[in-house]
Amino acid sequence: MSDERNGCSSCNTITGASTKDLLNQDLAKQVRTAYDRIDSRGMSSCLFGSSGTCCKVCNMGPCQIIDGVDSMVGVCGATADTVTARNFARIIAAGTAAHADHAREMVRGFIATAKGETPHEIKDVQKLHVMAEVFGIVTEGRDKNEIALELGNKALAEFGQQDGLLTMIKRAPKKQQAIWEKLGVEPRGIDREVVETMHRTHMGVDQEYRNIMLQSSRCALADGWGASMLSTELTDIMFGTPVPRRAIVDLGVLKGDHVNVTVHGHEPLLAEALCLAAEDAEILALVKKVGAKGLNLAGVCCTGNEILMRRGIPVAGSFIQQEMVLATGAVEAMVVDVQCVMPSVAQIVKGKHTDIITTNYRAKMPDAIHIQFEEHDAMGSAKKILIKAINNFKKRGDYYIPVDQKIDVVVGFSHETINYMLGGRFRQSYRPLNDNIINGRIKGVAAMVGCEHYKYADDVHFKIAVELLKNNVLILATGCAAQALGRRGLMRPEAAAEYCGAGLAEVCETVGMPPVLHVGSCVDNSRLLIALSEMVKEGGLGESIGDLPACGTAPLWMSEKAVAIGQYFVASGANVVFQNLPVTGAKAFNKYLLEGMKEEYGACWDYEEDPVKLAHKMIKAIDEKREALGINKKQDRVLFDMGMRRDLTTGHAGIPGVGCGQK
Ligand code: NFS
Repeated sequence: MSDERNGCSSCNTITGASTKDLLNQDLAKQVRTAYDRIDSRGMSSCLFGSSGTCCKVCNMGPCQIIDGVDSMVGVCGATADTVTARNFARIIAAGTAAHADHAREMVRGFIATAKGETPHEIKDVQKLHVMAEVFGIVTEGRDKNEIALELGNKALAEFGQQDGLLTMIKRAPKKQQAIWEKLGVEPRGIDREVVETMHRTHMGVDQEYRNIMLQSSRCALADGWGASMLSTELTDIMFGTPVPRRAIVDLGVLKGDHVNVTVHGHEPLLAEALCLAAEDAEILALVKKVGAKGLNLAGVCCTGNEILMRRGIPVAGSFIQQEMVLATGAVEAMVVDVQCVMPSVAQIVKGKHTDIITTNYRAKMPDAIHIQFEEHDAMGSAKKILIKAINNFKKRGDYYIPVDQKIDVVVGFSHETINYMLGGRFRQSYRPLNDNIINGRIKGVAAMVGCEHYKYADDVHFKIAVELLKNNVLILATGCAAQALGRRGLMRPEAAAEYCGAGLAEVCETVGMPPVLHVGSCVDNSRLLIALSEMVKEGGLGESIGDLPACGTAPLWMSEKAVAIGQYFVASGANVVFQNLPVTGAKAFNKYLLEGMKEEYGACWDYEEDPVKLAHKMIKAIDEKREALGINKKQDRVLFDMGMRRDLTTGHAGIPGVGCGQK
């Protein structure tokens, strides 16, 4: 390991001032992180693997395929197109499975809550009624828990459903639904689509790339319009739909004189229970007894996003920062559940006072301790975890917190919030957004979602975002991408004046919103599907999501979940550009993803490594949609006069401290 981190060859990929600062401290120099491991591996990725042409679905191989070379097909005769499409489909199935299992746990927790078996309650009754209507549940004269129980049971049935259609696909624009029906890709049941994708990509089953991708779309749609949407909506009903709030992010949110407990993973049932237990008198007394000033809960990854959005709990780090959070030496316990938890975290804290506490029977780790989270004894489990952490406080040795490295963000932009931010609380509507797109102040909408990783140079998310904002593209962000943009100051309302083109700046400044809206965790990408559907419903921007000037990206994708998300966006009509995709080794399949899908779904995949060029591919895709809608003419810039400003803000519920009070 290099002594001076700025001198190591991988350090040009280190993202963020806080990480650089920390890794150059003596105490962090001996910690081996992913930056060191990527450096010390000393080899680049396998070409076959990264271009999608390594086949290991049977034991005659593994076979490395070279497209167009007769002697380099699989032993079974599989071509590059078949192999690459199968591999791609399996990535989508795995991503969907992760979201589905997460969603199932949330639905089970929701049912337990409706039965009064958890410390939680049905908080958002308005949303409960909206969802009851979607599922055809009678609400009149019924208690909220009774409605919730029926909703929970119907939601749970969607996982094992064998025939028919998932209920929430009818929330999509009619034209979108007609496209799915014509293609035969409407999802029937969540688990069924994952199983069928795995079966069809088993050795010797589906061998035609287009047919494989039809099932992949079906599977991904079962994620976006099924599992992820169920998770988002039921979680909102249980824990509250996010509204705008101020918060802070980055490593500097840790506190030297507090017991620091970080919550890492994905399912907010555990995190919410920890938030409740942190206020318990017994816990507070124990904190005092060990000499700490308080208990500081901070989030990591998507669990972080969940409690950031709903409670304003600070986020210490994203995926790429999880090791740094521990390298500070200031964390008493990192509590993890499922997904995106690096196996290295338990090694980083070896010999230190920090406990890594696994809490889900699905996800155990060598050298971690396990305290099973029992949803029926959520408070008991949460208190047991916190007591373990608090008792570590006195054992803390040297630590370093980059205290200046924290930044203000405004978060909490659910699709309901976007509705009233722009439309006003008393006449919620997407009309002003649509009008501003039509009149050209806003060129279009970009979704920046997904992960971060270590392969490419620093600041990819920021570079893409700056280019989009300059070109008047409003950004909706989720997942670790959202955290990366928050850390770079793009979730402050002031960022509008600093980074946006004149039109977008004017709209953001008028309503007091940042130009990058934090929409939530990765399952909350389903909020984007609803927001896009609402824009279509509002009128003036075509009849389907495929007509909208909108485009998505998960540039630094790491997890299979990001590909599942990309596929459900494409299948829902939104173009998607990643930095890379493991499909380049198969010419015909590659062409189908990049061009053929457009004819079927109205949108397609694309990839581009350079962040600025990637942003321009997105802008081009948005411009093409504007052209097709006939709204791409140059318009005279009209400055908002007072009357127009009043019109846009009447009844506006605003951001606390930014606008005029909260919802
Ligand atoms: Ni999404 Fe969240 Fe982050 Fe990527 Fe992982 S935490 S679910 S997969 S790395 S955004």
